[in-house]
Amino acid sequence: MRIAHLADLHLGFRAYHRVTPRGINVREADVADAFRRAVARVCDLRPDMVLVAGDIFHTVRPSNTSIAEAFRQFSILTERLPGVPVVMIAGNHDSPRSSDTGNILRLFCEIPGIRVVTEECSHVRLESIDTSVMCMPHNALACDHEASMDPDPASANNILMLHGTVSGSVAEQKMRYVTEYGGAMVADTSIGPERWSYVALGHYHLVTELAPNMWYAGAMERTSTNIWMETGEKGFLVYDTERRAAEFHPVETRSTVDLPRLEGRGLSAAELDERIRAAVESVPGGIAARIVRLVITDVPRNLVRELNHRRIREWKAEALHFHLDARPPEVRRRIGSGAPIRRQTLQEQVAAYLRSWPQNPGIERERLVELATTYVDRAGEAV
Ligand SMILES: [Mn+2]
Repeated sequence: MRIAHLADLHLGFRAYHRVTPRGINVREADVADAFRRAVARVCDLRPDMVLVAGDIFHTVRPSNTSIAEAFRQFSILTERLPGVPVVMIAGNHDSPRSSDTGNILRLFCEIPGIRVVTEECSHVRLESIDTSVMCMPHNALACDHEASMDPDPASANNILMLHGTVSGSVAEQKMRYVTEYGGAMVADTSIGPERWSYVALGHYHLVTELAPNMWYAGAMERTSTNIWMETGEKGFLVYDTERRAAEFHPVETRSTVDLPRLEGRGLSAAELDERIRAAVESVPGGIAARIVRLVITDVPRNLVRELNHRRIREWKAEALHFHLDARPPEVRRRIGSGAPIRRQTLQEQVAAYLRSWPQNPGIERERLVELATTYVDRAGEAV
């Protein structure tokens, strides 16, 4: 049996305040495009079943455009794959805190062939392929009570699908940083991958193997709180239960460029301007329509003010998003554990944490992040 495993579509995700000629946020359109490509590819691959492991939508109240597009793509999927069951669960992003909000994913129950689990953990029995899918959506895992997950002895194939952060030594080795806040924790010991034909995970945005038959499929586009940690390709998996092997299928996404870091220490504004220009001009094909970041470390604020901002504004206009991330000299040495992975700076942690807060209509999020980052900087300078 071949299982297509998708996760973390985050349809309706928005960023950067740029719109397409049709007036849709560009990143929202990117995310929809990536999903459309994935659906087309899944149809070509003709799997025996399709799993979507949560965070279908980025918010509990996605835009009408995103809802309509998702409905259309799931309809295409089931029409082009007649008789192939599709099972989806809700993630932390598409699980409302208040049950009276209702879950938008219920809409997909209207499409024949699609099964949706949003609240309790439950077995979805698929008679046609003698398979049972144990579904553990975010809300089921976030509840205090120990959710029991056991295979159904009456089914030939048992699959576990859950949305959350797996804990345990293997997981902690492989999942080096937080791509997403707000997920439920699940101990690897309570999963026991050896009991299942396949364990389909959602929540962690990088495709990751935790056991030969237990995978995070990763997100379809770069939609986490720090997209610069989401290097590598995006896409979905097809797991073959006979071969006991997973195959990753990349999906084309918006081009991102994280330029090599510059060191600002000891440079004049003119010298730094020159290095910035060289870095930007080094991008093969240019920065147009790309998401670009240039980190400059150890650069005092007064030097940043003296840079050629007219030219920087031109790059900002040319790229989809150009982030000149100028960081002041670090005042405290972080204690490294010898791990080769870069740790987030305090500023990044604060920004990521604030961006993960639930929407509050009274608070302008980016302004809050900006303020908080400024205060953290100032506190650092005062030490
Ligand atoms: Mn997610």
